[in-house]
Formats: sequence, C-alpha cells, structure tokens
Amino acid sequence: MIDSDSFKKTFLSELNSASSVSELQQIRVKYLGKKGLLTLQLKDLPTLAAEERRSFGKSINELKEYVEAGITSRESVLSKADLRKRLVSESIDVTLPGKYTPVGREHPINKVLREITDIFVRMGFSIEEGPEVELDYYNFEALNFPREHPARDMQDTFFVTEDVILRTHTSPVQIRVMEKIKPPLRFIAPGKVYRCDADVSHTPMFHQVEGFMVDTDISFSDLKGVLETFIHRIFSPETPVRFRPSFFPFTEPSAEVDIGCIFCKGKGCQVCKGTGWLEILGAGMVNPHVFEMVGYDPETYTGFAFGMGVERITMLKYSIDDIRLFFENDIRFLRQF
Ligand code: 2NL
Repeated sequence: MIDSDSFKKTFLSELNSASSVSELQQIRVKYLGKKGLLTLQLKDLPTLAAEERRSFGKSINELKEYVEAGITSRESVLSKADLRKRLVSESIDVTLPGKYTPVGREHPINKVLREITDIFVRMGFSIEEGPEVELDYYNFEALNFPREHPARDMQDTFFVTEDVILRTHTSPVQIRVMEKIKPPLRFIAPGKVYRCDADVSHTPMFHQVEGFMVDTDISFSDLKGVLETFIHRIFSPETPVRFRPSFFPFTEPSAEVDIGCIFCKGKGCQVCKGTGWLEILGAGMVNPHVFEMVGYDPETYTGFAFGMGVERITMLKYSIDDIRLFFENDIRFLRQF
C-alpha cells in the first residue's frame, strides 16, 4: 500500500532542504497533520483484512515515528542555525557613540516672568488669570476706553467678531475679579496679550504683568512704595526711579515710571535717546468710572494699578536689542540666560 523506502527517501530529501524551523513546521503538517499523508493512510485501515490491518498499521506507525524523529533531529540543527542568524542580524554594537538628545532651557521670558511674579508674591500679591480671547466689554468698555479710542481700531486690535477680540492687555482679568469678589484686593495678572503690530520692539503676541490693589485707603504713596521695591529687586537696589505724569483711560492720575538708563548710567546714550531715563511701566490710581462699572462704591474704595511688558523688562535686563530673538528659539540664544 505504501512503499516505505521511497516514502522515506522523499521525506528525507524534503527534510534536508528545509532551511528554517517554520519550513519544518510545514513538513510536519504535510505528513502528520489531521489531513497529513500518513494520517490519511490510516483511513483505509477498516477496509483491510484483519492480518493485513495489523502489519499495515504497524508500518504506518513506524513511519510516523520515523518522520517524528527526523523532524525532531533536524529541528535541533535548524533552531541552532536560526539562533545564530538572529544573533548576527540583531546584534547591537555597544561601542557605538550614543544618540545626542539636546536638553532645552527655560525661556528667558518665562525666567523673568517668574522673577517678577516671585517679587510680588513676596509682597503679598496673589496671582489671577483670565481668557486670552476676550469680550470687547472687558477689554475696553469696562475700562473707560471711549468708543472712538484708537486702540479699539481694527489696525491695533485682533478681532474675532465685532464683540470678541484677542485681549490687548491683561486688565480684563481685573474687571472679572472685581465682578466676583469685594475688596480688599491685591493681585497681579500675568499673561499673553495681542496687538496688531510687528517690528524690532513689537510682536503680535507679548507678555504683560499688571498689578492691582484696592482697599478703603490705598494712596499714590502705596503705589510708589510697591513699584520702587519691585524695580530695586528686579534690576538693582541703586537703580534711580522717577514718576512722570501721563494718561490712561482707566487711571487718574496716571504716571509713566522711568529708571535711570542702565546702559549709560544716566549720562545720555542711544538707547535712552539722550534723556538718561528708560520707561519701564505705566501706572496710576484706578479711575472711579472703572469702580462704578463693576459696582464698587468709588467713595468707599481707592486703588492703584500698573502694567508692564515682560519682553521690554527682559530686553533691558539683558541688553537685547531685537524682540524677535525671543520667538526664534535658537538654542544658542536661549542657552545664554
Ligand atoms: C502699560 C500701562 C497700565 C493699568 C495698566 C489698570 C487696570 C484696571 C484699572 C486700572 Cl482694571 N488700571 N491697568 C493701569 C495703568 C497702566 O499699563 O504701559 N502697560 C504695559
């Protein structure tokens, strides 16, 4: 029924040409699987006479053992060969130099923002934040900006819709806080602000910190004391400070605050345009109209407010002459701080 010698010859030649463990597995299925050659042979068994059945069964079983043993011994050879192949192809050269992963640095704007924040926190100010996409009402209307004020122009402000804009300062945060809580208040509002502007000292987005303090007896002297302390800590204790009259819609009286030029020590140079002074922030006493807009009684409460640009402070502190350097993120620039 089956020629053992030629069966073995065919099997051995297939076995020896198998070059991987997975090919061996195919051979195993071909011979010994449910529909394998030897398994199918056994199907004929019931049709045979009793004595034929015994010898036929025996020879098939012998062949099965022969196939099994052949595959097992070839498997041990091939699995060693497979392992050797994998060891070569998957080997790692541990002597190669490692891949360089550059490490980032804190951005100078964030570093100075943190220094500014720390100084005010040590003076008892808390930190408040608000949305960057803001209503015209909070950004202008509640802050006493007249309808025709140039800042409310499309040229200076990014509009989302007629009533929704990108905030041009962090002052809307103060309005939102005043709507929620009663005085006494003492906080700073740091964050990103947006203006339609771009040159060596202006970028469409920049960072601002505004400060705010309201109580029953806050005076201009409190403002002077807080700002002088701040300036002496962020620059140096010897820095001269002066307050110059100015105008903002949301403060009355208003002042611009200058420091003695840190480049020429007040002698007059290109940076201070010969004046010996550099403007670093704006400030004033909160305009009573602003208090009325949020339902604070202007007869009961007074307060001061101030605002500064973080990029400007950072440029002065580190003698940087182009604001765009902050936004290029060249690691050689960032590494210097
Ligand atoms: C500047 C000037 C300033 C304020 C901001 C303020 C906010 C409220 C009420 C009153 Cl809710 N004032 N903020 C006041 C004076 C000046 O910023 O030059 N910033 C860069």
